Amino acid sequence: NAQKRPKSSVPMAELHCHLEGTVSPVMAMRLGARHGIDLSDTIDANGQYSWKNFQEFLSAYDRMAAAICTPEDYYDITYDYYSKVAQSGVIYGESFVSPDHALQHGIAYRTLIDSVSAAMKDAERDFGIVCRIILIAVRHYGVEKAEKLADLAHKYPHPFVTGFGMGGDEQFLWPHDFSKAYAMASDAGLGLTAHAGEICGPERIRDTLESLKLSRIGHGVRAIEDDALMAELRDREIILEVCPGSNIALGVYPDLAAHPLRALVDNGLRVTLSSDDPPFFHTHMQQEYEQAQSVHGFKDADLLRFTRTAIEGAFCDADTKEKLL
Ligand code: ES4
Ligand code: ZN
Repeated sequence: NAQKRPKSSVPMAELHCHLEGTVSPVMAMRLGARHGIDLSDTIDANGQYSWKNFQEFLSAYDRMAAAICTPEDYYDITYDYYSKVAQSGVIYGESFVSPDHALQHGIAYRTLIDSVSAAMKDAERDFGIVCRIILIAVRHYGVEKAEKLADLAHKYPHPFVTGFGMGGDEQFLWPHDFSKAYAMASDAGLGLTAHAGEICGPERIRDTLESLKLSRIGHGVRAIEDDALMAELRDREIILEVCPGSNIALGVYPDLAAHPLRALVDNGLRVTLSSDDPPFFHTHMQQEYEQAQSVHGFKDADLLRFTRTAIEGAFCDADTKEKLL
């Protein structure tokens, strides 16, 4: 029910958020206690996730994700996140879900998808938010796992599984190594996105565009360094899943004032705003929208454009989009 939304704020839509990465340190400790998993090397004395660079972040992420052990845990973290952001004004959310992490606890693909989608349905019933799943392959887990994942999507179609993406170590292998996995995912009817141009520079974005037939790029912010690449992104109407707070936390830019969010928009690119791994990066959707306003001078109409662009680029079906727009 939409009336629970604060009226003054612009409705938000999030395309780039890692489900395991939404778990707060408090929730992670609770899950750790539930399953007898020690997270003292992952969460510091101040109750914050402890990591200093991208590699350490990925490994802290893996240790935290190891505390998400059961289908009920997946239900809980999904409902927890989407009920919370719905109340802050998010009307649509896509979540990267990593079946390879769940499989480490013996949770099968279909069980995982059933738990996450049940929580998404309940969040929609209770708070009006519409949510969908993007399967995510982890680059440094290798090509074979990515292809297996695409194959599972093919074998077991599910109305909430609408996209395929990859993250992890951006310098591991090449985008074209994953072209078969992406072709299989596309055959399965999934929308395609990939992290690129966050840690690596514009050349990796160009490679990704050439190798994979995707409609969105995760981050892509370093396209700002290459005018010809920006022209190509404009021509292909590629949507950028920009996560400023994440970029600052990972040291891609020293501060928000130095972030190219404004410049990307002024160059005519299709930009959306997301929180990526909110508690890891000390951010959340409302903060991203507010800071776009306070730091980059975007007006309410501009913020609404971010939301509309996100819904245009969303991987849900056309009827669902129409209701949101
Ligand atoms: C990521 Cl695989 C993955 N998970 C969470 N956050 C990420 N950032 C880049 N890759
Ligand atoms: Zn990400």
